[in-house]
Amino acid sequence: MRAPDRCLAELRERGYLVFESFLGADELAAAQEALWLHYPRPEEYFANPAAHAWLATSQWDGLIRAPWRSWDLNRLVFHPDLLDLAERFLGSADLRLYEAELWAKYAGAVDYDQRQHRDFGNHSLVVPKRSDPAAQMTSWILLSDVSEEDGPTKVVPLRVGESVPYWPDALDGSANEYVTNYLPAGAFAEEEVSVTGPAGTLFCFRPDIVHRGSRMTGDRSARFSLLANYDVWGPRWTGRVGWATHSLSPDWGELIERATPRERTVFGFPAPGDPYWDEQTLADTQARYPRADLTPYR
Ligand SMILES: O=C(O)CCC(=O)C(=O)O
Repeated sequence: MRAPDRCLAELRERGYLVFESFLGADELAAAQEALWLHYPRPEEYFANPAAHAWLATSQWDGLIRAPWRSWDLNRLVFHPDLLDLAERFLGSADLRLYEAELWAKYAGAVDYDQRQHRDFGNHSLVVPKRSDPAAQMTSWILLSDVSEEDGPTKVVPLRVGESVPYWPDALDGSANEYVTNYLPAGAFAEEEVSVTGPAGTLFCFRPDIVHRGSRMTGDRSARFSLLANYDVWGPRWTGRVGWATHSLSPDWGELIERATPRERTVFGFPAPGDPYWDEQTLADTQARYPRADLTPYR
């Protein structure tokens, strides 16, 4: 569902938005089913946690970068209402998907508690510019219900968190355990807000927002989310991944073949009209992606 202007204003002014029912029931159900191509179902995991030790060495074990094994997941990274929101927030239609990941967390696997921090340390080589429009948008689509027990993200409203310098004194140089050194434990305990909501909720925040992951306290909690981070093609100092690194993976072909020309551009695929396209590149690209409709590039 299209994010209303009220949400956009919240993202600009409060630094984050939480929008329930972003996904329709059918697209949510299909995406949830596809999660089990990558992760154990919660009942499977809790029946025998030791069988899933790959999820239990660090709090980041459950991260899996796109492309994934199902179109029902892949299509969500360029969901039309997400592109629409990013376009309105970032003030440009020339959007770049600079990261896309799934993230699963299971109670008891590891301690997911974090200190309050900002994410730009590994999303930019420099620091966020205090500008409007902002330069980056981080978005999370909740694929499971998230209550207070399910390790909700804890976010600090922009006006409260902005008193913290971008690079606090506790950080020296660039090699840092960011989520443990940025701010002391308990910082903003009174002001932080839990991002809870039913599956299908969209949560977005600005690159300068202070936030943290929190401990899962429910006995059998499991939290699944899909992260899609956007900026505008241009700056050379932001990013997380070069998609060509993943373009030989078995799930890549279907993604390009089924995406529209507009959707392909978020990965950096040349747009219709780009000087890249000529008879030779069209023929050879068609051979690479046999089921893609390349007529718009002619
Ligand atoms: O998982 C979450 O809720 C937040 C995680 C986070 O902020 C991080 O790893 O940088």
